[in-house]
Amino acid sequence: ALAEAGDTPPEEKGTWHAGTCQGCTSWCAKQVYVVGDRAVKVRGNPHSKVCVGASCVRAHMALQQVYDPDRIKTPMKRTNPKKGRHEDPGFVPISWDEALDTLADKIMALRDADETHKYMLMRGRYTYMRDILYDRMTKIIGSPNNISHSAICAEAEKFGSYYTEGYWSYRQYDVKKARYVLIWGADPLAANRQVPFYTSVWGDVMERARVAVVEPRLSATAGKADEWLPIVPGQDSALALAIAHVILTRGLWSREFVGDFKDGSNRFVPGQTVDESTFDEAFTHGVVAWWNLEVKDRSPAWAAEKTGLPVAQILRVAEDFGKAAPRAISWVGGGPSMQVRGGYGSMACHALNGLVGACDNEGGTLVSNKEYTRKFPKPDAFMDDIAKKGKKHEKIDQRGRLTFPALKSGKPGSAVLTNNAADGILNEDPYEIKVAVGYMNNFTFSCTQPDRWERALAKIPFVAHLTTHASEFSWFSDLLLPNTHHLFEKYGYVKSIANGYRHVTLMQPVIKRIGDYKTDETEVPWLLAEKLSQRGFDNLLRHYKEYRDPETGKEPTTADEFSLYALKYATQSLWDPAQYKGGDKFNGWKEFLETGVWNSDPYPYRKRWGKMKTATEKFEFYSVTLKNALEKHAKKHKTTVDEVLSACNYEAQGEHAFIPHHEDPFTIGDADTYPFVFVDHKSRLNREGRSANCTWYYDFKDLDPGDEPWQDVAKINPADAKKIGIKSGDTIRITSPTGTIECTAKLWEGIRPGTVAKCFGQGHWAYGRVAAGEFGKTPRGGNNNDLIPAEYDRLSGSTVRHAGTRVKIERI
Ligand code: MGD
Ligand code: SF4
Repeated sequence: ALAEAGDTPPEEKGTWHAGTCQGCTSWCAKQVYVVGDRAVKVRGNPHSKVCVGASCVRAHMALQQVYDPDRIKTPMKRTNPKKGRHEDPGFVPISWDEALDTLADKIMALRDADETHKYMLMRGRYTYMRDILYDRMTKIIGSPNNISHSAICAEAEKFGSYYTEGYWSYRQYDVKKARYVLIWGADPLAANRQVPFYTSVWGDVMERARVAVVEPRLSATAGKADEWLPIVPGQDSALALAIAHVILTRGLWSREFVGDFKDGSNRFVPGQTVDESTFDEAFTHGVVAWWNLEVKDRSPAWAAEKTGLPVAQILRVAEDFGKAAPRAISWVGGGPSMQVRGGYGSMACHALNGLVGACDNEGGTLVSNKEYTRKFPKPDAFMDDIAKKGKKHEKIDQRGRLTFPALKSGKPGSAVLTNNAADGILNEDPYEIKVAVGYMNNFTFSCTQPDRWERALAKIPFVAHLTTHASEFSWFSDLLLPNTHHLFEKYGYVKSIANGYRHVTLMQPVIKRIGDYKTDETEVPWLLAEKLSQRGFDNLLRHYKEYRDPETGKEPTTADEFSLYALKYATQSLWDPAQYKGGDKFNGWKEFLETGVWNSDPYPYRKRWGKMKTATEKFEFYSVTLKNALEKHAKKHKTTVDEVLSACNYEAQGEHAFIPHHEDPFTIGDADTYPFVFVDHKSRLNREGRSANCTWYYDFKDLDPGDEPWQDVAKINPADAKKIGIKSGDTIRITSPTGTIECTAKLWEGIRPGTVAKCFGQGHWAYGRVAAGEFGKTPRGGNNNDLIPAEYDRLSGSTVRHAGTRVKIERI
């Protein structure tokens, strides 16, 4: 179908060029049709085995983004020294020379004062060229403070798979071979990774498999599913444990993966403890311990009370899921994970993949295929004494403190706490930040309780923003550096997985830049390195000169050469036949650039069975890996694991800390004052936070079930609306314990009574003339983040978006 769409180019004389879309973390291989100097159409790249040539609806809005008249076209500096929401920054255009001179002077002042740790780099969306700016530059300047946006994305999703099967990343799902797909708080037809692939095969999936969706709102995927389970927000672990209970008591677990009782008779009887020595476990660890500690008491009747779902539905879903083993997928999204106690929710939902043997198996849940890109040269030899000393300071996000275990990949204090950096800056704890650079991020909008970011940025003496638009973050900046658009204007690469493959897909400049744009991760750091070198600090430039062109051995001499050579350097093993390691084979750089995408070898099923990267090398229902990590963190703070968990708002004590278990949701606001639980969700049209100034976003907003074109609606169940006297179209005020927004009411049956759902994305007061009500003054609609308190799943460092707050609704 795609080939057909592409077969009718709008103009004879145009040409297709390979590129990559980063409208969301799917990172799809695309092709761009260019006529003259202009891009006029975008389609899926048929060479990708991950995207299978397909596209999603929001991909097309990239065209509106790149030619948006509100883009910043030249560097700008602030002329109003006062910073605040109601202070016009008074930006005036300047040259790149002046802009980079200013930034270089600020960095040199930190180096001269031996306080390079007061430099901070904030990263939003990125390509894999990121380390040039994010890692190498920050280290060589001498700061520990490279803060990514990962913890406001979906890190808690990774917690479940890491502490059961030793894999800290997003999974791919073998839907083409599955017989049951059970989806938790994810919407693959709209937002959850590899939308083009999943939408293109979903019709076949529905014919072969049953699909059940667990979510308080009727999502795009739920609307097409066999079962919709409109759960009470935050009770996912109760449902997952009841499903585990049914699977074990009815004998539906995978004998091949989990093992069996020595005498073959099933001793998993509700409420009864089992003797561990009677069970021979195969590729898993602790199934009987998990049963004894938790699962034996988690009956469907118990879960029905917690989840608000009928017993019959819980039983039906559990049995059908179990009977489909091992081709039964438990698909864990942000819904059950990005909650205060979401680390355990994520583990509980993911553990089902272990029980049915779907993990690493055909028709199940898979990890990443191997790929062969190369890391950039090491920075160590270019870090002088000032840099080494600066780098040793504690990070500004306070990760690793008692209340922030941030246990990425088993290491305490290793996960980023994006949103808490605002508090670190505001309280100068551990110290003040003096110079900050942000790129492709908008934390003053995208983080919960964003007013903290407004105050934090206003406090930093010098902020530079590398951006395409004057967003809410830009409003508090001193310098705006206009950036290239990823799909059409820059070199880079990203990696992604689906359909049993991994691809590495390239970005390349294919159109004429109509503004004075430069690329955030390559050209800007090179030009800045030149400025620093002119000031007597040439370490960064000398380091970047190591990124030689693999074809000619030439070192880069300009920003343009640097961005091209760095890309060729990182991807050499994919295109250089002399370095071939696997997957697609190319004759050289030119062919790779034209094709635009490299595909891995197909997925090697069951290779990880018995070799998982956990402490026991098995799939852990009793997580020795988590026990080790928590004990390490407790020891560092001279306390116990129990103390750590209560300081971090979890209920678990004793052995429960190490197993997937149930905890009631931790939701801010009392039910009398705030009767509704707030449900935040993503849009089919959100290019993360970057489509807000596209008119198509508003024209087609009703592609999101329940939403309305050109409106920002809160979806309320008609039964609830009747009680509070609200009709569709009413202007309403929604208030939580941390903020208030105004928007429009929409009565809709697709939302669980007692909850109110609103799509994330609107409520901008900057960004552009379409995005804002009145640019710099009033928002269009309301930003959900104003309502959601800045809370965390502290074990993973993730920001909380779900089951996080209660709200009240008033008509105005
Ligand atoms: P964006 O909001 O996408 O990124 O949050 P952030 O990482 O903060 O903003 C990117 C900003 O970069 C834009 O506002 C613009 O200023 C600039 N920009 C746009 N295009 C480009 C470009 O091509 N190059 C450069 N250099 N700059 C550009 C995203 C984050 O938001 C994510 S990933 C998720 S998953 C979360 N989703 C989410 C949600 O679902 N609900 C709620 N309530 N909050 C959320 N916040 C999170
Ligand atoms: Fe892929 Fe996301 Fe771009 Fe759609 S918006 S084409 S799913 S990267």
